[in-house]
Amino acid sequence: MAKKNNNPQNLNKKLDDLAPDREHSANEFLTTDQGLRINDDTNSLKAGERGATLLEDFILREKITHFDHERIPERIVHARGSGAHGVFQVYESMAKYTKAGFLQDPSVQTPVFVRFSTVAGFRGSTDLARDVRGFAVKFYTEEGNFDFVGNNIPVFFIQDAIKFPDLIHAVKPEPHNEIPQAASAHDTFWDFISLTPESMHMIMWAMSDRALPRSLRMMEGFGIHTFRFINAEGKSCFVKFHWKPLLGMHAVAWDEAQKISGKNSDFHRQDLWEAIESGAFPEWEFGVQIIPEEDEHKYPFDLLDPTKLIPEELVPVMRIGKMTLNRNVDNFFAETEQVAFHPGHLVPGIDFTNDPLLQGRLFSYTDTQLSRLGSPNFHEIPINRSINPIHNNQRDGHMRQQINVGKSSYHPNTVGAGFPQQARIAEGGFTSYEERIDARKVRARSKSFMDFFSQATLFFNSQSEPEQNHIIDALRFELGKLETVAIRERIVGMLAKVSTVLAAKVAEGLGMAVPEVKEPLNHNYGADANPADYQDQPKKQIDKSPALSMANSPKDTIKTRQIAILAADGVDGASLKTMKEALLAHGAQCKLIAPHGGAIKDAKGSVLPVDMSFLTAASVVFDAVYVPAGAKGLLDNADAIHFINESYRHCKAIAADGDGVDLINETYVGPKLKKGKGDATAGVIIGKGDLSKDFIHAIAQHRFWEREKKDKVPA
Ligand code: HDD
Repeated sequence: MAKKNNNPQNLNKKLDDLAPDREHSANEFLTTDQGLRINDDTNSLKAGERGATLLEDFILREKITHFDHERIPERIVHARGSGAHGVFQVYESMAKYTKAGFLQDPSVQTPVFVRFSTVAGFRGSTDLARDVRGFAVKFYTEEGNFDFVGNNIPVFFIQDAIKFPDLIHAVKPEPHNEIPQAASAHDTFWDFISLTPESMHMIMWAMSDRALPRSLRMMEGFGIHTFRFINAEGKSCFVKFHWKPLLGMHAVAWDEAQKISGKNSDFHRQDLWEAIESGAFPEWEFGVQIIPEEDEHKYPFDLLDPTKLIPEELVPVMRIGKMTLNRNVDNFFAETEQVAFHPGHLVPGIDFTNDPLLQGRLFSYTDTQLSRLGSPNFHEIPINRSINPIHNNQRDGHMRQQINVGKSSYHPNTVGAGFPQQARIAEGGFTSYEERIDARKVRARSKSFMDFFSQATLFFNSQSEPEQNHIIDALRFELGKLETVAIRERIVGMLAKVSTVLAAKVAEGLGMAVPEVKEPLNHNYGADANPADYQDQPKKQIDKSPALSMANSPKDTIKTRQIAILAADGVDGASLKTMKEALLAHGAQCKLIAPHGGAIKDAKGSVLPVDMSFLTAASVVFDAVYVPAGAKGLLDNADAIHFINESYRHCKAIAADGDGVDLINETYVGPKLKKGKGDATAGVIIGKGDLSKDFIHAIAQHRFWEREKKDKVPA
């Protein structure tokens, strides 16, 4: 049976391309891989009913052999991922800057496949690890595939790709005992970081709430490196790429993240899947920061240094198009697991710069697919196949699919009448940007990269107070897990270079003094290099960049937010219905949670189906909680009380109608209420009748983080 097409826009070229490879078994017989119909798939062939299995049983052997080989190596990084199909459309032609075909015509929809991921954990690890998220987009353009292979953080840990294996070895589980899984809170990671001060800007991001997204649909994406746009006249400018989520950027609390990992380790994957299945298609605007060639050296950082960002206040992000994810995969392995990205998959009009991190990546991605997917023919796997037909003289290899017709497999040739032929530029032929190079061959780093802390400081200073507190707590947690005291001391010493306040607060939490760092901070240079050339040379940045704080993210929608409604037998049906309908009308999703599964009866005897019992539900997988009037049946329910306390601790919006407040009074929150009234500014809505307007506004604020430091909630 064909998969339901819930959006007419899905009728795009890539989906047409995938169609012949889809297998639908409805109304079909079971067969072997050779198409032989199977009569008995339950019993192997034996010498008598109680006898040994016969080697002759080719049906058994085929099935078991296939099973034995069903796993491929997982990605060395970004192993845990979730993918979806969609489309991209540019708002207006970008011809002024680039000749890239998919950025010319606003009426053209370009199919895309997106894979989000965590970096350090294995394939089965939790979605809620404190980690960078991968944000990879394959654009199936008419000119071939363009891969955007970015992250949800705009900078990176290291400046040169040659350190990537070291970084990853350090962050992955430690090699002797393979502990801990999907976590950076261990000695080897922080040991490496403490010797690599260039990582400190990225560390600020990784310790911030950016590393704990509420949803993959609520995080930004960044190309990180500076790339080039080239227009039809051959004129180039520099460009930084951004994805801006239309639902805003939001995060969960660390305590919550850890609990979600236990309650539902597929939380992000399921959230993405369900949003798309329900037709609430996630959307991002594609943004560019354009830097004219002549401004290359205008800023207090090097555009080629991937540990630096360009503050949006200096170069605004121009939103040039929109991506909508509108279709889930048919098969996780065939699509999400086998998709192969590569930052070197370019189209005419886009090119690289000499960022040394990017340059190293250009080798790594194809190379890794050879062992991961097992063949140089991985581009023929349906999800990787370009919609622009492939014609070249590459031949053979494991699992070749294409049947190349004809005698010629070389260029130039006459026996094939000269085909396939090279394309002129006017015919779409790709040419690299003709950058002037006049240099000595050296193993070295530019002095313009030797500024390790000033943008880390900019980031920290640009955060709201709750965000700063989260960074401090994250560092206390991570460093508190270290076994080697000297590593902890080196890091706290380095933090003092970012902010003395930050270092002092982290040190206080760890019960130590901020050490003075006497040794040279940087250990990341060659054996014969002059250490003095590799020391920090701070450059004055702008003081603050409001765009770096998630507190300034738009907070104007409750679309797709998950709202828990707590009720038991005897609930006031109207109180429940009025709120539920208002929430649904604003695009939120509601679940009725009760002491038991099945159904409850409201005060008038109407039957209300229960979505989850307190046993299968948990406050941490919801955004807000509502207690309708008629809450008597919950007053002595410890799970309901815990649910409210925990929601309060995680700073979520809470509402109670009428005598629903009696349940609130049983919790930690009760004594906080002044004369039984709520406090809309603190996200606690108490009243009688239709409270939906205030509650919806409160949910849209996402969280009331200021509660955190005041309240010691027992949850
Ligand atoms: Fe990488 C995968 C992003 C630096 C080597 N990388 C991978 C993925 C993302 C990124 C999103 C997962 C793609 C997918 O979903 O299949 N990587 C980045 C970013 C970087 C970066 C934003 C820095 C700005 N990566 C980087 C370096 C190297 C690699 C410096 C090696 C020199 N990355 C790989 C890899 C992976 C990969 C080993 C593993 C699986 C794969 O490529 O296909 O080749």
